[in-house]
Amino acid sequence: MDVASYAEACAADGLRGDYSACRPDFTVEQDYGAYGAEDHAVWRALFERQSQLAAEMAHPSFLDGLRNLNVGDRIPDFDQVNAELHQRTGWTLVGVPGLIPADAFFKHLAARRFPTTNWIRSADEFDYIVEPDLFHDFFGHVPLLSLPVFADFMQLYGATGQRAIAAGNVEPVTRLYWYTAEYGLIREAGGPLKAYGAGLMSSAGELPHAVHGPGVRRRPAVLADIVRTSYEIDKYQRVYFVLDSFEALFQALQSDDLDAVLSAAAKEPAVDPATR
Ligand code: HBI
Ligand code: FE
Repeated sequence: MDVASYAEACAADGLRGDYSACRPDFTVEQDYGAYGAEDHAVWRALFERQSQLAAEMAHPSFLDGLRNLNVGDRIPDFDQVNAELHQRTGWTLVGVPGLIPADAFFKHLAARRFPTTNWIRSADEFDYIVEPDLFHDFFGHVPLLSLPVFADFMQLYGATGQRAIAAGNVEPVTRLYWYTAEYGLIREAGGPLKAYGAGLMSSAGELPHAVHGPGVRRRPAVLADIVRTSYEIDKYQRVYFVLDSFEALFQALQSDDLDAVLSAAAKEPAVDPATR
């Protein structure tokens, strides 16, 4: 889809990003100088709250990644972060005005570029926002991009997504992203249950719910199950899928029958997460 028609569709959907300055690949300058005092204050307060929750509930590699990024007091400057991140795993953050079309999103991931929204929510949206903003994209997704196996998974996910669009399997592949990169839990051999998904890491309510909540459905992260399970974007998840290791996630995308699993899932009605 070209930028002009996508911009129009986003405006019609009530998405708030400014798509008028987009390049053909949907990237925009971060425009660091445009952030005001309230923007930095919202970042700082969100950062402090989520860092405290993460210290207890995040996978140690998320915490290592967060520390390596050297951010906290002010909205991170993508250029400064890129100097560090690119050296670690070859990933680069690129600014975007918000959600972009799936084909453009996958193409960036496949090239180790992470589309990062350049605006942050306002103070009155502190606890909840439907659209991904800079806090979600950065705090949620970027720390694990400094873990080599997860960095490789995200690239391969992008390539898989491009193939899935061509094959008509975009829904199953999107469910995989949702239940791993966004809402994934992990329990390594004999260890405690931890969170790694960005939707959890950026949410003060759902993170403790997913990790500690009583009566929460947590199922083994089996690829064929995940890609058949539908999801809802505006409430807590009805089921979470628990990985054994990040290596297993990367390997799932390397299995010989991956495309067959995705095609089969695309042909069946989705499973309701509340019944998993
Ligand atoms: N765009 N900026 C942005 N961030 C996303 O997470 C995103 C997107 N466009 C499409 C998309 N996600 C979905 O198709 C994913 O589930 C793959
Ligand atoms: Fe996200």
